[in-house]
Amino acid sequence: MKFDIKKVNYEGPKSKNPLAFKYYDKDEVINGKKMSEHLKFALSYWHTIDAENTDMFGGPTIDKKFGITDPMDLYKAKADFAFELMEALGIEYYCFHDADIAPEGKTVKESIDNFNQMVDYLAELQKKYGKKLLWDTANNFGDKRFMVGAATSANADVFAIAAAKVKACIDADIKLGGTGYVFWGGREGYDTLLNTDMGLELDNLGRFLTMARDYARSKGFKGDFYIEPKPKEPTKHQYDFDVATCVGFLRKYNLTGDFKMNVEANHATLAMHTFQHELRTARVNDAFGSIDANQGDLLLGWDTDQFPTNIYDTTMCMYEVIKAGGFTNGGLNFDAKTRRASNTFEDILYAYIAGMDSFALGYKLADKIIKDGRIDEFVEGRYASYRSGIGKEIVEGKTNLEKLAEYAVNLGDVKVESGRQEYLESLLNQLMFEGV
Ligand code: XLS
Ligand code: NI
Ligand code: NI
Repeated sequence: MKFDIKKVNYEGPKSKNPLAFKYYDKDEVINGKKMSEHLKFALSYWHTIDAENTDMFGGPTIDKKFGITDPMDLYKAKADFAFELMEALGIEYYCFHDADIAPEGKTVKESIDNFNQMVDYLAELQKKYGKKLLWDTANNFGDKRFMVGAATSANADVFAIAAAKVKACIDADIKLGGTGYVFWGGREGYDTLLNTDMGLELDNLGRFLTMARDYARSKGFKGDFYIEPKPKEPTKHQYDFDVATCVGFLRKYNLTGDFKMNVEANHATLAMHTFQHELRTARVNDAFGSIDANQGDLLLGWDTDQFPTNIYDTTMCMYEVIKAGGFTNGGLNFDAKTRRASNTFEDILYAYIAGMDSFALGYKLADKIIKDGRIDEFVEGRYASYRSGIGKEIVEGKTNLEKLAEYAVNLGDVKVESGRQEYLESLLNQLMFEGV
């Protein structure tokens, strides 16, 4: 099926064309790499191709069925639409759940058969358009079977069904050349401890991830596995609460190295952290992997999955990404949807343009902040006492509590330097808005 979506081009910051990029020029080379390589944008199938702006109080406000009723034909048309859209926007990657790309069958087997047929179709489209799979994942939360979890379900048959779906997704990932596999523990958590064996559930989750890793590696998968932390919603408490919790979990079950983090901006704020905090925590634990690019509304307490437009956030995000050495297997997946009242196909284009331009600006500003060097120098200077004398001994492990106590008793008044927060915040503004 042909959709004839008009190509969105880069026209520069002065352009008044709403359907043009103002900041994202995919071929612009900065630091020896194209912007498209720095940012590695991905389209999220579930929000962009399937979701129809429903909410808890009302049905669709946009129709993405294109008048097609046969289920397989419908999903093929959706795939055609996805690739034409990526082409129009100049997006190279996409991400999906098994349930996003193919119709559900009456049995597990029928669903997996439908899924495999569609994977073959996607492989053809990838070749035709030169697009790549960033990651895929199993939707092990939507069906009623998963009402109390998948790998952490109280029912072992559900654990097995979840495994079958993950296996099919790993096979698809390998077939499609994906470089990542995501685990978002939709219902891996609890609503009340009164009915929950937390120890068994966590051990089972560890067992499940270990089996998935071992299977994928045995089939030659070289990409990264990602855990996508989220503190709550749909369950009251999710085991993958935030990056720090996940890192602790991975260490306990010996999964570090293979598993990294897929950090989502809106999940960070739900966990009462900034997006940058989650990225920094991943980075300092060698667990930075990929990003679900969106933003929440701080006045609403759920995962609103809005397209990211907050430039402070995209800037500090890209600052962390650059400091982590850039993306390797990961990228920026727009796990974001248009608002319910944005009910036209054109709104999808506006949404991606807004998100992509915001990250292009974020990259450029982060690069500028790093090259300017004043913020990094300030931080370095702040810890100077750890580079000589007693501080150096602490860092190098050459002292102990007794020696420190001997040293400390002879100290007089110790002057602690100002943290200079307001100066740094105004320096950040100056770097961001210079020339206005
Ligand atoms: C939900 C999650 C989900 C994952 C993939 O909140 O963000 O969309 O990214 O399962
Ligand atoms: Ni997500
Ligand atoms: Ni989310």
